[in-house]
Amino acid sequence: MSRLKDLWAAGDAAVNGWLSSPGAYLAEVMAHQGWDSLTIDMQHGPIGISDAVPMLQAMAASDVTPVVRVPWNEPSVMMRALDAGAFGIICPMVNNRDDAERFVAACRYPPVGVRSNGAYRGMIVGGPGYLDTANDEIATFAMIETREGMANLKEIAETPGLDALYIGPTDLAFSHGHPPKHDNFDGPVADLIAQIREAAHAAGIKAGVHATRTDYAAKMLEDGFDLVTPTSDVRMIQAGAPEVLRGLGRD
Ligand code: 3PY
Ligand code: MG
Repeated sequence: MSRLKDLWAAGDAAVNGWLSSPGAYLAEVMAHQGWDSLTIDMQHGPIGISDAVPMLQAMAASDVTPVVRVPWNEPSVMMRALDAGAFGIICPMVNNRDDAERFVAACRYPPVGVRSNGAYRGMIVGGPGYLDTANDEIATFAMIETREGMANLKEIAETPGLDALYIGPTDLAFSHGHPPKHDNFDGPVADLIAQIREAAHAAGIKAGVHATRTDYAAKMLEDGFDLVTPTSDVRMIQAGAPEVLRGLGRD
């Protein structure tokens, strides 16, 4: 069912697309471009849950794994995204073991977690066995992007039921006193990113990283990351439109 988890089970890495803009048509177009997973970002940007539902519906016509980055470690938002048919949740700012346990519990049905029953779309896209398979199929990503999260890396990575650590490089840099910057090829933030990848793998889970440059995302895959987000809907427009305009002498 989940292309993302199937890839991981085969030992392969995933390329994740990213949607910062609301709109079912845009989600449908992006879903058909060949990404392994596609994340709807509800943390930054204008997407709310009422926007996310038709986007998830539009994505269901492809085999892309639908993921939602929720705005915060708040169980009600995660449960609404899962009920609406998300098969992965990225949770920002996971700072310690308690945060990680609260996050994972919200994404898992009892007796493993505390997710409430009522997956009105999950049942449609997941099929009749959804209640039995959801705990295994749904991918949980804890974002490591703070100094506190770094200090508690091992405890977070070893949280039962957690599938992956996901790095937010700009917040990670920010909280360590550096300018908030993506695509850290080298320097102190690059070292932190390598440590997070190693901690994930030492705990037997996956590691993902957010990027804005293809060459950096390619390097992260070479370095052993299991998922990269190389760009987003908005960034592709911001990169593509000036190129077209330059070609027409409008720079
Ligand atoms: C960060 O860089 O902090 C992120 O959360 C990426 O979206
Ligand atoms: Mg962040």
